[in-house]
Amino acid sequence: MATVVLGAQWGDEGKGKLVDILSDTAQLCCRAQGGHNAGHTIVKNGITFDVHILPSGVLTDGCVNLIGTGCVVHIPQFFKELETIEKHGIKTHDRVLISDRCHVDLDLHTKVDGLEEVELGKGSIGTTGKGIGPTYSTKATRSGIHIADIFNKAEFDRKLRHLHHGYKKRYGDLLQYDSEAEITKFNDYRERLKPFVVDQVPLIESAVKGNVRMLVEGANALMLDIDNGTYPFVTSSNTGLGGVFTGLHLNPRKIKETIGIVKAYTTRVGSGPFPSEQNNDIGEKLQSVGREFGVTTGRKRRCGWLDLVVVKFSNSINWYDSINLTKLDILDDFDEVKVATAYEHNGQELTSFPANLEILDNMTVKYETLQGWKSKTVGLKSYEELPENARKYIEYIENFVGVRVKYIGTGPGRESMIVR
Ligand code: 2SA
Ligand code: GDP
Ligand code: MG
Repeated sequence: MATVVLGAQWGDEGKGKLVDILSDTAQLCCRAQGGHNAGHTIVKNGITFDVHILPSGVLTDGCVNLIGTGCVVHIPQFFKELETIEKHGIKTHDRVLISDRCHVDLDLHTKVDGLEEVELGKGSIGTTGKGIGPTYSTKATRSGIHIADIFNKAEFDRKLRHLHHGYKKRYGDLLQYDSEAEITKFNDYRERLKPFVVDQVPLIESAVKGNVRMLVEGANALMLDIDNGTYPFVTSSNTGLGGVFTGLHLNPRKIKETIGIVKAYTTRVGSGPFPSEQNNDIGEKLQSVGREFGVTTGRKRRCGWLDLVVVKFSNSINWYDSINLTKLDILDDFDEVKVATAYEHNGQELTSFPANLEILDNMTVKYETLQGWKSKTVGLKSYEELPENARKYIEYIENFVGVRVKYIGTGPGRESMIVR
């Protein structure tokens, strides 16, 4: 049976923390999509770990971790993360696997990511610059490189040179990249990588048939989904429930629970629509109290009130069985807290989150104001201990979205979690 953890907003809701907690009872923890653009923070025994391409179950002894077929993998980053974790005395031997069908995110893709952003100028996406878009692009145009290709040197070298040749035609001297240097690096990775690489199909099939306790860790979040997010200001994978099936081919009847991670306010990093953004003191306060900086790039995150239109929209696509409301403690010192409850355009209320960017730019956001609780919730562990107004806030969210808030985060550490 599988538990699926998915981001319900624009990412950085705190997926890593819940995945780490749940990995205590999981045998297999999988990533299904994305690459090292993700930044998942885990605070364990007072130590802060950031993982990007490794699943967050990697910190838990006895939990095997799989980078699934739908992911794109930057090999140097993979080894770097393994090294960092092992330096902390955590043994990863035989606990980390990569599907041989993943696509390889090359240094070449990283360079092209930067050039594409420059080309877009003012309309740039604000990517993490990790080569994610170009790697998924070459996958879709059928010129990409599989992990399996790495083990056929002649084929790997040919494909990499071919890709370079194509990009060179497009970008000319703007592309400063040495394909032979990257080929040389892979001569070293080829042997080192072998023990990690698996055929995922029989692995998942036997895990499903054997009722292995599986945990799936979504990366990025629904509003960054290539199909359902604020396109083109999205990442290049399916970050919602759909991506779990293409990236991991689970049996859909074996999903025990899908948990939506919802931050108690909203953040977004990178460009694109953000209806409840607060470009004012409120936004600055959320940013500084919440320490909202990108885990991968260090960029300041944009901040605003909780947008329940967004959460409801993401629930319509991901079908959450429960919600983990995170970072409730960051709202402890607000006199009042607002939640966006509707959008209006040309005097009419919209029924859902609109696809049209022009509508998004020109609509009005309607808010409900709730009383703040003005007392510390940091580290609280039971629902009854929460101040009444904090409970009212949670119950308002539950009623609005129609999904039970089962977990409530009251601090970054894994122990700061209320389970109802
Ligand atoms: P990309 O690099 O092609 O995936 O960028 C496309 C958009 O997706 C956004 N994106 C993210 N948004 C939130 N968090 C992410 N991970 C890092 C973190 C981000 C960071 O945990 O903080 O460090 O800046 C993430 N990854 C991709 C990205 O901002 C673009 O809007
Ligand atoms: P992810 O990408 O969804 O895993 O989230 P990130 O790690 O990018 O960002 C979430 C940040 O919030 C991290 O710094 C976490 O340590 C922190 N965090 C998670 N849950 C809580 C919480 O309940 N309270 C507080 N104060 N911090 C939290
Ligand atoms: Mg993150």
